[in-house]
Amino acid sequence: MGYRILETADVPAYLRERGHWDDLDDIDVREVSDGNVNRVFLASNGAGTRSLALKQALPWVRVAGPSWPLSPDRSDAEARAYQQLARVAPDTVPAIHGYDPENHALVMEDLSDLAVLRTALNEGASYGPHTSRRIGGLVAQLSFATSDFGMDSADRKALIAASVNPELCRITEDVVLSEPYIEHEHNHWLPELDDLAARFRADTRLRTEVADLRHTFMTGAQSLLHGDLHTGSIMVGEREGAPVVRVFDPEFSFVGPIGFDLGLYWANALVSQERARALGAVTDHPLQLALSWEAFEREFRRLWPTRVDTFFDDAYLDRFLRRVWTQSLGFAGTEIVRRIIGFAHLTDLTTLPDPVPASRRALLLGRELIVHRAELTTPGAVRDLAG
Ligand code: SR1
Ligand code: MG
Repeated sequence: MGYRILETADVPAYLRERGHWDDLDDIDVREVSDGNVNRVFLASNGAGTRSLALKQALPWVRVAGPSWPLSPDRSDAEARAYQQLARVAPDTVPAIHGYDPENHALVMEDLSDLAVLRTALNEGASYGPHTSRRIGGLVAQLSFATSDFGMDSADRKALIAASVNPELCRITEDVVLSEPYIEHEHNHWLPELDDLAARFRADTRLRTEVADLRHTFMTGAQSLLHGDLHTGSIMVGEREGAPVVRVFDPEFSFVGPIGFDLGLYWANALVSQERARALGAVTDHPLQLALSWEAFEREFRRLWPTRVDTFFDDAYLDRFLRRVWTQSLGFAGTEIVRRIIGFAHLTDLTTLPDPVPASRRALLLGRELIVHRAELTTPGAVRDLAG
């Protein structure tokens, strides 16, 4: 039948056709698309006892429309990433009920009993002790399992080949890792930030450091990444009295530098901290970078004795982890900058009564993380810098 773009009214028949809904209940469907790129629907029965989520990749960037075409094949990368995540950390991803490559559609568990981490933080929630630890542990589990430490060399080459995701990598190379530092039609910012945006474009030292990170992103095939691990890709809550963390939207997944996932998570924590500071409501924000890094390092070291290639010795592990740390800081800086003077801004800042002071502070922090990442050797040093 070919690829059909599904509208809300098409979803009940689609779910029945695909065998996801075999009883005769009415199916209520609402579109809940929130991310920049894809469409998401929630389907439920009238009694509210059954529900599913359906995510479809459109042939363009959702928020831009047909003027920004994008192959819907990105859903293949997402389906593959979910399989890998389910293999190494099944408790951190939604249950996937089916993938339809022809229609670029995933049917999965409805997570709407949980909250998007960004939304919860914006509404004043604290992180709590669990979330950042689980994210750090998850990044370690995924990255170790899909690195040359966790996989046979030939299998790894096959994984790299199977995971190429050129169009979405190109988006990151552009909107995160170059456009904010040049004149580009995608960029926009508050008029009160004109001076900083111009200063960043003229800052040759900053540009060279971003070029270094961009090249690492393009060439550093260390492990399978989520690829877009910001606070809008994480859901949190409680089920049966236990804390729950779920990661979703891995369509940017590819084999790249581990620090990119950690860096995006850290950037979003630091921006959330700036929001909280502006509102006089800082809670446990300053702890999150340390909690996630320590959990990452602890889990990676725990897995190290299981490595498949023992030519990599313990001293190399120390060196490797130091490099991941430093690169993560740099990527965190680029994510902060692009969220303020690049294409996709954050509600953390845009919904503040006066976003200017927090945005200025965050931009300057982002620059410091990029330019001085090699000198910031501990979570405490970053905490002092972020204030
Ligand atoms: C054109 S896509 C812009 C951003 O949205 C996604 O969530 C990624 O973060 C991407 O950079
Ligand atoms: Mg997304």
